[in-house]
Amino acid sequence: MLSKKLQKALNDQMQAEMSSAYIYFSMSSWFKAQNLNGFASWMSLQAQEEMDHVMKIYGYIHDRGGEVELRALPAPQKSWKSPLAVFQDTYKHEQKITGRINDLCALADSDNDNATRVLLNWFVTEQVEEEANVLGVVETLKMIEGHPGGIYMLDKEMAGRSASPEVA
Ligand code: OFO
Repeated sequence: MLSKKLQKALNDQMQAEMSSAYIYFSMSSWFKAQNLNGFASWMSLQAQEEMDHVMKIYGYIHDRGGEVELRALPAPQKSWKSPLAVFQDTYKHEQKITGRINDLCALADSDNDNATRVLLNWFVTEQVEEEANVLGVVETLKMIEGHPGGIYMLDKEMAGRSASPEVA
């Protein structure tokens, strides 16, 4: 059985993951409005992955006989000044999520809840990959800043992202 404290923290995390999906859908929408369809598609897949993260926690809370509590979501930002600003925000956001996962790990350890720790280990690994992917895009965007041709080329490349097996 999950402790009440851990159950609340996992429900909070579900809200954070759903909120991430909302933010990334909003970013995807902004890219679409700029006619950057490759970036839009990349962000939409990112949003879908976040919903997959929600479902992992949702299933887990049920499996442990806990209670799922769905919370309201804040409305996400709607516009950015450039593709670089979008990815810088994404990177900051993912670092915040990593911090939350680390706090959850500490809580699971203090509860001696190994099953939750195993679930969270998946998220720890996932965060390393997410931060690295996003930082890679930030660095590329910094290199091509002010060069519309470079943005055009990168947009084509971003279109090549395919859904992760869990999303596909
Ligand atoms: Fe992008 O992070 Fe979920 O976990």
